[in-house]
Amino acid sequence: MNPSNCLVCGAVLAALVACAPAMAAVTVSGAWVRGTVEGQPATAAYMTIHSDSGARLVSVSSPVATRCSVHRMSSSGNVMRMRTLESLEIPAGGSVELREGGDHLMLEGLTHALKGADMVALTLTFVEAGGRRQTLEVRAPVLPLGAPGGLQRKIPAPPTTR
Ligand SMILES: [Cu+2]
Repeated sequence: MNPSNCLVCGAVLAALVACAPAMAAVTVSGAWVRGTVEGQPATAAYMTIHSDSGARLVSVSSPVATRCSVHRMSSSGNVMRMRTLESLEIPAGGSVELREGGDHLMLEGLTHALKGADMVALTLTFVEAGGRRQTLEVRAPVLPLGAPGGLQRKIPAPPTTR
């Protein structure tokens, strides 16, 4: 192979390596966690998860909770129920929105009360369509107990207290 071919190969290879993780990646946006009062054992985390190639969320963990799981909300009559999902399917090229009143990440066994300016670290593990595992570290701001959940989308920074 002549040197100029080698150079082209090298450049193509470098471009492929640079692109590969971005093409297959799962991305998370708009993550937030509902604040709690002292002694409250559990809360929920919300976010939008997007996958280009299709993926399943198979595990969640956080240093602030002893147990994290994916919950599905459903109503029968006037009664709202939550049940644990084994995994959460993200369709190829699509997004799944975790929101209040719908699917959410349940954080149980909280180590302390979560206040308005706190950030919560969440580790999300996905299995992509091809079987590859991907781990995402998400930092989610805590929204105070009474604050509307949708507010976070317009004001990304956690509210400051005087
Ligand atoms: Cu729940």
